[in-house]
Amino acid sequence: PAHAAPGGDKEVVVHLFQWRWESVAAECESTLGPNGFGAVQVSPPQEHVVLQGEGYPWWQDYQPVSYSLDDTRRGTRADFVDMVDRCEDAGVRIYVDAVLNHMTGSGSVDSGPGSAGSDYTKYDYPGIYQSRDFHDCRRDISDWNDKWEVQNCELVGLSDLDTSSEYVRDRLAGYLNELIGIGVAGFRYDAAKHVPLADVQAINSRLDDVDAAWGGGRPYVFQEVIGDQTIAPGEYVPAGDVTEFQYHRDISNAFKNGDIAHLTGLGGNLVDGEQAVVFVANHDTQRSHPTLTHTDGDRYDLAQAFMLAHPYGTPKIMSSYAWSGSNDTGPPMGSDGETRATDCADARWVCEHREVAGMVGFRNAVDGTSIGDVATGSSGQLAFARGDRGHAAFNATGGAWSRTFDTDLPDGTYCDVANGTFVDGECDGPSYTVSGGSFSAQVPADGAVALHVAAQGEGTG
Ligand code: LAG
Ligand code: CA
Repeated sequence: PAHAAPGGDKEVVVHLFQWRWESVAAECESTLGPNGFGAVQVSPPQEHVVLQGEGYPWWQDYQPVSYSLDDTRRGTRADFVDMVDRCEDAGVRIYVDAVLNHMTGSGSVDSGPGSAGSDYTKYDYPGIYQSRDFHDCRRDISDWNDKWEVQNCELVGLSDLDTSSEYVRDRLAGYLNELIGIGVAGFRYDAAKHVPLADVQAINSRLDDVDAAWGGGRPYVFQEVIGDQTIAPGEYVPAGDVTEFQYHRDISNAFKNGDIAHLTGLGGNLVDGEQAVVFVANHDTQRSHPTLTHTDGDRYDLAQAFMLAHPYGTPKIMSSYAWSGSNDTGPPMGSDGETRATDCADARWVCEHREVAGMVGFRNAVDGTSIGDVATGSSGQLAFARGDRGHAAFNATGGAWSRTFDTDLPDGTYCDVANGTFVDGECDGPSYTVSGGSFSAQVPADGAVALHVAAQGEGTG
C-alpha cells in the first residue's frame, strides 16, 4: 500500500490531549502498555506561541513558531525523547499531531518570543520562513465552496504556508524526519484538507522509514479531513488514512438518543474502514459540537466501548481535561502557563480512556473476525458476536437488560472486560460462564458486557 497500516495487531489510539511528556510516559508504563493500547496521539510538540493575555489557551499549540522541540508547555526535548523511549519499551507507539498548513495568527502577542525563545512576527520566522514562503491570499477563507480558497487562503487568520514550494516541503519533512529519528511512528496531519493532496503526497515522499523497533516501514499517517460539500474525506485516502467525521456524528447521535439497535451495519457514505480513523468525540467536537462527551458520563463511555467492539475503522479514544466557562480554557497549569503533570485522581483530568481500558484487549483479541450473531431488545439495546473470539452487549437505556445470549464462544469462564480490566491473567471485573453455546447476563443500565477468548478466568469484581 501507499502508506502504512496502524500499529500491527494493536491498532487502538488514545489521544492524551495536552498531557505533559513525562505524564504520557508514565501512562504508557502503568496503563497503556499493560492493556494493549497501540499508540498515543500527543499534542503538537513544536515551539508555539505563548498567549499570556488570553490565559494560555490550549490552542497555542496550533500556532507553530519554529520546529524546535526544546520547550513547549509540556516539557523539554529531553522529556519528549524519554517519553518516546519509555512508551516504546511499553510497546506503545507515539503519533505526533503535526501542524503543516500554517504558522501563527494574531492574538494577545503578535510577535515573539515563542515558547522556546524564538523571535517571530506573522509571515516572518527567522531562519525558517520568510514572507515569500506563504501563500499570497492573505485573508481569511470566506467561501468554503471554493476549494482554491480553502487551500490557499488563511484558516482563522493563520499564516498559510505555500506547500507547493520545494523549500517549504523540505522544511516540513525535515521536522517530521527529526521526529521519526527519535522513534515517532506516525502522524496526525492537522488541517490536512487545507493542504492540496499533491502537497501532502510530496511531503510524504520525503519521509524516512520508522525505527526498526516498529518494523522499519513507512510511518503511519492519518489526516484530519473534515469532509464537506467541497472536499470529501475520500479524496485524501491516497495520502494516508482519514478521520471519519460522519462516523463521529452518527455514533454520538445514536448513543445520545438511545437508538443503537441498528448500528451493526453503520450507515452509508463512510470511507472504507481500512482507511478510516473513528472517534466518538475529539478535542474540537467536544467544544464546538458537544453531542456526546465526557460530561455525559456512562452513556459516553458506552459509545467508546461500542466503537472498540465494532470492526469498522481504526478507533481513537479521547482523553480529556475538564473545563468550565470558555472553550479556550487551557489544561491545569501553573501561573506561567506550564501544563501540570496529569493526575487521574484529580477531577480536573477526566482520563476517560481508563474507563474503557479493558475493551482494548477485546479489540485486539477479535482482530480479523466479523460480526456474527446479533441480538436486540429495545431500540437502545444491541449485542453481537465477533466470530468465536468475542461477544459484547450494549445497553443504552436507563434499566438493566437481562437475557440469555447465543454465542460461538467456547465453554468457559470469561472476564467481563466492559466492567474491569484483564492484565497479567488477573480480572478485576465480574465474570460470566459460557456453557453449551450461551451465556446469561444482566447488562447494566447505560452499560455493557464484553467477553473474549484472551481474557478467561474468574473475576474479583
Ligand atoms: C485543527 N484542525 O484542522 C485543529 O484540530 C484545531 O483545534 C485548530 O484550531 C485548527 N485546526 C488550526 O490548527 C485551534 C482552535 C482555534 C485557534 C487555532 C489556532 O480551535 O480557535 O484559533 O487553534 O491557535 C485562534 C483563535 C482565532 C484566531 C486564531 C489565529 O481562536 O480566533 O483567529 O487563533 O490568531
Ligand atoms: Ca493551506
